[in-house]
Amino acid sequence: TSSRTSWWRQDRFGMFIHFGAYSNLEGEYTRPDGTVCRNAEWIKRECRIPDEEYEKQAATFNPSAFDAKAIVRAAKDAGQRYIVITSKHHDGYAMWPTKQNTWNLRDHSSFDPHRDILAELKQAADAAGIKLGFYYSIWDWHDPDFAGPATFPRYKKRMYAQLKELVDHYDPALLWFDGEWDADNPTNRWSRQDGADLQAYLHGLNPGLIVNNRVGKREVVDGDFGTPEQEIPTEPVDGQLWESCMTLNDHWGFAKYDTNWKPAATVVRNLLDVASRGGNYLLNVGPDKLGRIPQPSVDRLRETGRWLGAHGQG
Ligand code: FUL
Repeated sequence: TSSRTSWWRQDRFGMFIHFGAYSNLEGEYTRPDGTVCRNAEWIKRECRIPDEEYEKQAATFNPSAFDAKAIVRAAKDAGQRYIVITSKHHDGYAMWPTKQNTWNLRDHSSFDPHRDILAELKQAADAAGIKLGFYYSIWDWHDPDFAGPATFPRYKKRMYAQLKELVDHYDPALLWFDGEWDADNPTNRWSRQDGADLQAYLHGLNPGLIVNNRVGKREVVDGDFGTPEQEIPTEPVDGQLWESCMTLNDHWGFAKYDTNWKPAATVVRNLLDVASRGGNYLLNVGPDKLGRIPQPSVDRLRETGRWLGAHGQG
Protein backbone atom coordinates (compact mmCIF):
# COMPACT_ATOMS: atom_id res chain seq x y z
CA THR A 1 0.00 0.00 0.00
CA SER A 2 2.72 2.51 0.82
CA SER A 3 4.13 3.08 -2.66
CA ARG A 4 0.69 2.75 -4.21
CA THR A 5 -0.67 5.56 -2.07
CA SER A 6 2.35 7.86 -2.09
CA TRP A 7 0.97 10.38 -4.63
CA TRP A 8 -2.34 10.46 -2.81
CA ARG A 9 -0.76 11.07 0.60
CA GLN A 10 1.29 13.81 -0.96
CA ASP A 11 -1.64 15.43 -2.74
CA ARG A 12 -3.85 15.81 0.37
CA PHE A 13 -6.65 17.82 -1.19
CA GLY A 14 -9.14 16.64 -3.80
CA MET A 15 -12.39 17.58 -5.49
CA PHE A 16 -15.40 15.29 -5.15
CA ILE A 17 -18.09 15.62 -7.83
CA HIS A 18 -21.62 14.26 -7.43
CA PHE A 19 -23.23 14.30 -10.83
CA GLY A 20 -25.86 11.95 -12.23
CA ALA A 21 -29.42 11.55 -13.49
CA TYR A 22 -30.63 12.96 -10.15
CA SER A 23 -28.87 16.26 -10.98
CA ASN A 24 -31.44 16.74 -13.71
CA LEU A 25 -34.14 17.22 -11.05
CA GLU A 26 -32.03 19.87 -9.32
CA GLY A 27 -33.12 18.62 -5.91
CA GLU A 28 -36.86 18.88 -6.31
CA TYR A 29 -39.59 16.46 -7.31
CA THR A 30 -43.18 17.59 -7.77
CA ARG A 31 -45.55 14.74 -7.08
CA PRO A 32 -48.68 14.20 -9.20
CA ASP A 33 -50.73 15.79 -6.38
CA GLY A 34 -48.67 18.96 -6.62
CA THR A 35 -46.72 18.58 -3.38
CA VAL A 36 -43.00 19.03 -3.57
CA CYS A 37 -40.38 16.65 -2.21
CA ARG A 38 -36.78 17.74 -1.79
CA ASN A 39 -33.58 15.71 -1.86
CA ALA A 40 -30.51 15.42 -4.04
CA GLU A 41 -28.77 12.21 -5.12
CA TRP A 42 -31.17 10.14 -2.99
CA ILE A 43 -34.25 11.76 -4.52
CA LYS A 44 -35.43 8.65 -6.36
CA ARG A 45 -35.70 6.69 -3.15
CA GLU A 46 -36.45 9.35 -0.56
CA CYS A 47 -39.21 10.91 -2.65
CA ARG A 48 -40.43 7.49 -3.81
CA ILE A 49 -40.32 8.43 -7.48
CA PRO A 50 -41.76 5.56 -9.54
CA ASP A 51 -39.24 3.87 -11.84
CA GLU A 52 -41.01 4.95 -15.04
CA GLU A 53 -41.06 8.57 -13.92
CA TYR A 54 -37.45 8.61 -12.93
CA GLU A 55 -36.54 7.03 -16.26
CA LYS A 56 -38.69 9.55 -18.08
CA GLN A 57 -36.97 12.50 -16.49
CA ALA A 58 -33.53 10.95 -17.07
CA ALA A 59 -34.35 10.76 -20.78
CA THR A 60 -34.40 14.58 -20.83
CA PHE A 61 -31.02 14.89 -19.08
CA ASN A 62 -28.80 17.05 -21.28
CA PRO A 63 -25.69 18.36 -19.51
CA SER A 64 -24.63 20.27 -22.61
CA ALA A 65 -22.68 22.86 -20.60
CA PHE A 66 -20.41 20.29 -18.97
CA ASP A 67 -16.96 21.78 -19.41
CA ALA A 68 -14.19 19.46 -18.27
CA LYS A 69 -11.52 22.13 -18.65
CA ALA A 70 -13.47 24.59 -16.49
CA ILE A 71 -13.96 21.93 -13.82
CA VAL A 72 -10.28 21.02 -13.79
CA ARG A 73 -9.40 24.71 -13.66
CA ALA A 74 -11.70 25.21 -10.66
CA ALA A 75 -10.00 22.31 -8.89
CA LYS A 76 -6.57 23.60 -9.76
CA ASP A 77 -7.43 27.12 -8.63
CA ALA A 78 -8.44 25.71 -5.26
CA GLY A 79 -5.16 23.82 -4.85
CA GLN A 80 -6.88 20.46 -5.34
CA ARG A 81 -4.70 17.82 -6.96
CA TYR A 82 -7.12 15.03 -7.67
CA ILE A 83 -10.74 14.66 -8.70
CA VAL A 84 -13.19 11.90 -7.82
CA ILE A 85 -16.42 11.92 -9.84
CA THR A 86 -19.48 9.70 -9.49
CA SER A 87 -19.39 7.23 -12.37
CA LYS A 88 -22.50 5.54 -10.96
CA HIS A 89 -24.43 6.44 -7.83
CA HIS A 90 -27.07 4.37 -6.01
CA ASP A 91 -29.62 5.05 -8.78
CA GLY A 92 -27.47 2.84 -11.00
CA TYR A 93 -27.22 5.37 -13.84
CA ALA A 94 -23.81 5.13 -15.52
CA MET A 95 -22.17 8.39 -16.55
CA TRP A 96 -20.22 6.72 -19.35
CA PRO A 97 -21.39 4.68 -22.36
CA THR A 98 -21.29 1.32 -20.61
CA LYS A 99 -22.03 -1.74 -22.71
CA GLN A 100 -23.61 -3.60 -19.80
CA ASN A 101 -26.97 -1.86 -20.03
CA THR A 102 -28.71 1.15 -21.58
CA TRP A 103 -29.21 2.95 -18.26
CA ASN A 104 -26.45 5.43 -18.99
CA LEU A 105 -25.72 8.94 -20.18
CA ARG A 106 -25.26 7.93 -23.81
CA ASP A 107 -28.21 5.61 -24.26
CA HIS A 108 -30.74 7.16 -21.91
CA SER A 109 -30.57 10.96 -22.12
CA SER A 110 -30.91 13.90 -24.48
CA PHE A 111 -27.16 14.46 -24.43
CA ASP A 112 -24.95 14.57 -27.52
CA PRO A 113 -24.25 10.85 -28.12
CA HIS A 114 -20.78 11.67 -29.42
CA ARG A 115 -19.71 13.11 -26.10
CA ASP A 116 -18.32 11.18 -23.13
CA ILE A 117 -17.88 13.34 -20.05
CA LEU A 118 -15.59 10.90 -18.26
CA ALA A 119 -13.27 10.82 -21.27
CA GLU A 120 -13.38 14.61 -21.47
CA LEU A 121 -12.56 14.90 -17.78
CA LYS A 122 -9.75 12.38 -18.06
CA GLN A 123 -8.19 14.31 -20.92
CA ALA A 124 -8.47 17.67 -19.17
CA ALA A 125 -7.15 16.24 -15.90
CA ASP A 126 -4.17 14.61 -17.61
CA ALA A 127 -3.34 17.84 -19.38
CA ALA A 128 -3.32 19.68 -16.04
CA GLY A 129 -1.43 17.04 -14.07
CA ILE A 130 -4.48 16.26 -11.95
CA LYS A 131 -5.29 12.66 -11.00
CA LEU A 132 -8.76 11.30 -11.78
CA GLY A 133 -10.72 8.76 -9.75
CA PHE A 134 -14.22 7.31 -9.92
CA TYR A 135 -16.87 6.88 -7.27
CA TYR A 136 -18.85 3.69 -7.90
CA SER A 137 -21.87 2.52 -5.91
CA ILE A 138 -22.12 -1.19 -5.25
CA TRP A 139 -25.74 -0.69 -4.17
CA ASP A 140 -27.88 -0.37 -7.29
CA TRP A 141 -31.56 0.62 -7.23
CA HIS A 142 -32.07 0.09 -10.93
CA ASP A 143 -30.55 -3.24 -11.88
CA PRO A 144 -33.28 -5.87 -11.46
CA ASP A 145 -30.71 -8.51 -10.51
CA PHE A 146 -29.36 -6.57 -7.57
CA ALA A 147 -32.26 -7.19 -5.21
CA GLY A 148 -32.64 -10.95 -5.34
CA PRO A 149 -30.11 -13.14 -3.51
CA ALA A 150 -30.43 -15.71 -6.31
CA THR A 151 -29.83 -13.15 -9.05
CA PHE A 152 -27.16 -11.15 -7.24
CA PRO A 153 -24.28 -13.13 -8.83
CA ARG A 154 -25.54 -11.94 -12.22
CA TYR A 155 -25.49 -8.37 -11.00
CA LYS A 156 -22.02 -8.88 -9.60
CA LYS A 157 -20.80 -10.06 -12.98
CA ARG A 158 -22.15 -6.93 -14.64
CA MET A 159 -20.59 -4.80 -11.94
CA TYR A 160 -17.19 -6.40 -12.53
CA ALA A 161 -17.66 -5.81 -16.26
CA GLN A 162 -18.51 -2.14 -15.69
CA LEU A 163 -15.47 -1.66 -13.49
CA LYS A 164 -13.29 -3.29 -16.13
CA GLU A 165 -14.69 -0.83 -18.67
CA LEU A 166 -13.81 2.05 -16.38
CA VAL A 167 -10.27 0.81 -15.75
CA ASP A 168 -9.62 -0.11 -19.39
CA HIS A 169 -11.06 3.01 -21.00
CA TYR A 170 -10.27 5.78 -18.53
CA ASP A 171 -7.31 4.47 -16.53
CA PRO A 172 -8.48 5.96 -13.20
CA ALA A 173 -5.91 6.45 -10.45
CA LEU A 174 -8.42 5.62 -7.74
CA LEU A 175 -11.76 3.90 -7.20
CA TRP A 176 -14.05 5.19 -4.47
CA PHE A 177 -16.64 2.56 -3.63
CA ASP A 178 -19.85 3.20 -1.77
CA GLY A 179 -23.15 1.46 -1.04
CA GLU A 180 -21.48 -1.68 0.30
CA TRP A 181 -24.29 -1.50 2.85
CA ASP A 182 -27.83 -1.96 1.61
CA ALA A 183 -30.72 -0.51 3.56
CA ASP A 184 -33.18 -2.96 2.03
CA ASN A 185 -31.21 -5.97 3.04
CA PRO A 186 -30.22 -6.06 6.71
CA THR A 187 -28.40 -9.34 6.23
CA ASN A 188 -26.22 -7.37 3.85
CA ARG A 189 -25.07 -9.64 1.11
CA TRP A 190 -21.85 -7.71 0.45
CA SER A 191 -19.21 -9.37 2.60
CA ARG A 192 -15.65 -8.51 3.47
CA GLN A 193 -14.66 -11.46 1.25
CA ASP A 194 -16.59 -9.87 -1.64
CA GLY A 195 -14.57 -6.73 -1.03
CA ALA A 196 -11.26 -8.57 -0.91
CA ASP A 197 -12.14 -10.47 -4.10
CA LEU A 198 -13.08 -7.29 -5.91
CA GLN A 199 -9.93 -5.55 -4.78
CA ALA A 200 -7.78 -8.47 -5.95
CA TYR A 201 -9.56 -8.38 -9.30
CA LEU A 202 -8.95 -4.66 -9.68
CA HIS A 203 -5.32 -4.92 -8.71
CA GLY A 204 -5.00 -7.64 -11.31
CA LEU A 205 -6.11 -5.05 -13.85
CA ASN A 206 -3.93 -2.32 -12.39
CA PRO A 207 -1.79 -2.86 -9.29
CA GLY A 208 -1.46 0.90 -8.84
CA LEU A 209 -5.18 1.50 -8.26
CA ILE A 210 -5.99 3.08 -4.91
CA VAL A 211 -9.23 1.78 -3.41
CA ASN A 212 -11.19 3.15 -0.43
CA ASN A 213 -12.37 1.05 2.51
CA ARG A 214 -16.00 0.94 1.40
CA VAL A 215 -14.96 -1.78 -1.01
CA GLY A 216 -15.20 -4.00 2.09
CA LYS A 217 -16.65 -3.22 5.51
CA ARG A 218 -14.95 0.08 6.35
CA GLU A 219 -12.53 -1.58 8.75
CA VAL A 220 -8.81 -0.87 8.95
CA VAL A 221 -8.05 -3.95 6.88
CA ASP A 222 -10.39 -2.95 4.06
CA GLY A 223 -9.06 -0.97 1.12
CA ASP A 224 -6.28 1.60 1.30
CA PHE A 225 -7.97 4.35 3.29
CA GLY A 226 -10.83 5.17 5.65
CA THR A 227 -13.70 7.45 4.62
CA PRO A 228 -15.12 9.60 7.43
CA GLU A 229 -18.07 11.56 6.02
CA GLN A 230 -18.85 15.22 6.81
CA GLU A 231 -16.55 15.08 9.83
CA ILE A 232 -12.92 15.29 10.87
CA PRO A 233 -11.94 12.47 13.20
CA THR A 234 -10.31 13.77 16.36
CA GLU A 235 -8.63 10.45 17.03
CA PRO A 236 -7.82 8.82 13.70
CA VAL A 237 -7.41 5.05 13.76
CA ASP A 238 -3.81 4.02 14.10
CA GLY A 239 -2.26 2.60 10.98
CA GLN A 240 -5.08 3.60 8.65
CA LEU A 241 -4.87 6.29 6.01
CA TRP A 242 -8.04 8.34 5.81
CA GLU A 243 -9.80 10.99 3.83
CA SER A 244 -12.61 13.22 5.13
CA CYS A 245 -15.21 13.92 2.47
CA MET A 246 -17.42 16.96 2.89
CA THR A 247 -19.84 19.02 0.90
CA LEU A 248 -19.52 22.76 0.30
CA ASN A 249 -23.20 23.22 1.27
CA ASP A 250 -25.59 20.65 2.76
CA HIS A 251 -26.04 18.29 -0.19
CA TRP A 252 -23.79 16.14 -2.37
CA GLY A 253 -25.82 16.41 -5.55
CA PHE A 254 -27.14 19.72 -6.88
CA ALA A 255 -30.06 21.22 -4.93
CA LYS A 256 -31.19 24.56 -6.28
CA TYR A 257 -32.54 25.80 -2.93
CA ASP A 258 -29.44 24.94 -0.90
CA THR A 259 -27.45 28.14 -0.45
CA ASN A 260 -25.83 27.18 2.83
CA TRP A 261 -22.33 27.57 1.44
CA LYS A 262 -19.36 27.15 3.75
CA PRO A 263 -17.17 30.24 3.78
CA ALA A 264 -13.73 29.76 2.24
CA ALA A 265 -12.27 30.40 5.71
CA THR A 266 -14.06 27.26 6.95
CA VAL A 267 -12.77 25.24 4.02
CA VAL A 268 -9.22 26.37 4.70
CA ARG A 269 -9.54 25.66 8.40
CA ASN A 270 -10.93 22.17 7.69
CA LEU A 271 -8.17 21.42 5.23
CA LEU A 272 -5.45 22.46 7.66
CA ASP A 273 -7.17 20.59 10.48
CA VAL A 274 -7.38 17.43 8.37
CA ALA A 275 -3.81 17.76 7.13
CA SER A 276 -2.47 18.35 10.62
CA ARG A 277 -4.04 15.06 11.68
CA GLY A 278 -2.52 13.25 8.74
CA GLY A 279 -5.61 12.95 6.58
CA ASN A 280 -6.81 13.89 3.12
CA TYR A 281 -9.67 16.27 2.37
CA LEU A 282 -12.14 15.55 -0.44
CA LEU A 283 -14.39 18.55 -0.95
CA ASN A 284 -17.57 18.09 -2.96
CA VAL A 285 -19.25 20.11 -5.66
CA GLY A 286 -22.59 19.24 -7.29
CA PRO A 287 -22.94 20.45 -10.88
CA ASP A 288 -26.42 21.55 -12.01
CA LYS A 289 -28.45 19.77 -14.66
CA LEU A 290 -26.50 21.44 -17.44
CA GLY A 291 -23.23 20.26 -15.89
CA ARG A 292 -22.03 23.57 -14.44
CA ILE A 293 -20.45 23.85 -11.01
CA PRO A 294 -22.55 26.45 -9.16
CA GLN A 295 -20.87 29.86 -9.16
CA PRO A 296 -20.85 30.14 -5.33
CA SER A 297 -18.81 26.91 -5.25
CA VAL A 298 -16.41 28.17 -7.91
CA ASP A 299 -15.97 31.41 -5.94
CA ARG A 300 -15.20 29.60 -2.71
CA LEU A 301 -12.77 27.24 -4.39
CA ARG A 302 -10.93 30.19 -5.89
CA GLU A 303 -10.81 31.99 -2.57
CA THR A 304 -9.51 28.86 -0.87
CA GLY A 305 -6.74 28.59 -3.44
CA ARG A 306 -5.86 32.22 -3.05
CA TRP A 307 -5.49 31.78 0.68
CA LEU A 308 -3.37 28.66 0.27
CA GLY A 309 -1.23 30.31 -2.38
CA ALA A 310 -0.73 33.40 -0.26
CA HIS A 311 0.59 31.15 2.47
CA GLY A 312 2.94 29.20 0.27
CA GLN A 313 0.96 25.96 0.18
CA GLY A 314 -0.75 26.25 -3.18
C1 FUL B 1 -22.93 8.19 1.06
C2 FUL B 1 -23.95 8.21 -0.05
O1 FUL B 1 -25.13 7.55 0.32
C3 FUL B 1 -24.19 9.68 -0.31
O2 FUL B 1 -25.19 9.86 -1.26
C4 FUL B 1 -22.87 10.31 -0.78
O3 FUL B 1 -22.49 9.74 -2.01
C5 FUL B 1 -21.78 10.07 0.25
C6 FUL B 1 -20.41 10.53 -0.17
O4 FUL B 1 -21.69 8.70 0.55
O5 FUL B 1 -22.77 6.97 1.61
